[in-house]
Amino acid sequence: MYTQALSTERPAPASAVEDPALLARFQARIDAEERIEPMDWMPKAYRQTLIRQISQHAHSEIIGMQPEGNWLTRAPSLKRKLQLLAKIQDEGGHGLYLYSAAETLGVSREELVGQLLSGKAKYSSIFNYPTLSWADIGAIGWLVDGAAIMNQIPLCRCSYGPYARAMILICKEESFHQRQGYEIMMTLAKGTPKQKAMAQDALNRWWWPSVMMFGPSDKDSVHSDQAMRWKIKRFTNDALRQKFVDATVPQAHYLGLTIPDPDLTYDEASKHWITGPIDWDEFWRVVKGEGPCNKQRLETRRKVHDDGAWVREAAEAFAAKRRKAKRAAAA
Ligand code: BYC
Repeated sequence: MYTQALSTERPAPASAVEDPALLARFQARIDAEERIEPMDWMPKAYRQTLIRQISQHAHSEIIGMQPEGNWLTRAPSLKRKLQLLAKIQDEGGHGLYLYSAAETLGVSREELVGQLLSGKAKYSSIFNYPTLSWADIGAIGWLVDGAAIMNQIPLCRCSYGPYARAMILICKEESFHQRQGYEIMMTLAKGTPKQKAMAQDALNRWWWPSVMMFGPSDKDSVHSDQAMRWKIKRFTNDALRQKFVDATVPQAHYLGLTIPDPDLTYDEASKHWITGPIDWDEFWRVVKGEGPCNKQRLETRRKVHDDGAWVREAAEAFAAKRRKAKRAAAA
């Protein structure tokens, strides 16, 4: 839906020198909260930043289908299975939406998917952890989708129109995902001692990876300053992480569960929950491909891509047939 009348020109390298008057005018538009649309002039680095962020986001949605897919055949009831199936389909839809938004910037979906399959592109660290029990499905919905909402609601006000608009539907669906996850956790936490222990174990394993999902601390975030000036990002990584922690700790208390952080304290003066130190070595290990499931996630994605070749070929053949019929009708 975003691909009408788009320039197919390849973006110039981000290093090329640009007209200072154009750059100043562009920044003035951003400062005035104007939306930038695909055919508008934009700095090359703005374009590249968006392609990087939106495509990483799309890849995360697509890879994110795997850990949850692991429990589809073992969901504890038909109702739970239908909910999970719907949620996973939503994630696939988000990925397609986001690839479309990225395509408005002059890059092809094939190229982006190729970068994912070759291992060149990043996707969210969170999806490189395994789902070991049914409670993990609850924890992912509650924590991972909860973190996603915190990060993505501000993206609805991103300066780039297609990305901002795509985020509106995505955030609505993520809110439903978060509720279904919390409801699973509530059922387990209020169930038998064994079920409560499962919920606690899932929280123990998903808490820190969810806290890390927001990206490196502000002092190590290489893109934040510029992305904030361009109003792609509206809050820094640490600011969003703090909002997430503040919202989530009381939810854990309501469930009667314990956040796995012995240093977690409530600071009366600032009214914030303060976490203990984050293990950034673990974060970077996972980002660099050494997490528990990185290899498995990419291998699965490559296999699925190969298995789906016939679908892409059939779709292309059908499109060619329709074009031919249209030409014949017009002749
Ligand atoms: N994992 O300068 P920084 C979802 C990389 S989907 C891996 O702070 P930026 C969901 C970063 O890419 C979740 N890599 O970067 C789906 C950069 O490397 P490059 C995804 C990470 O872009 C299904 C380097 O570290 N959400 O929620 O300003 C089911 C330095 O970082 C991570 C989005 O993509 C990470 N966690 O800020 C349920 C949202 N964090 O590119 C849920 C949109 C950082 O220089 N994206 N890196 O090689 C964003 O908001 C921003 O891109 C980030 C990072 C906050 C993630």
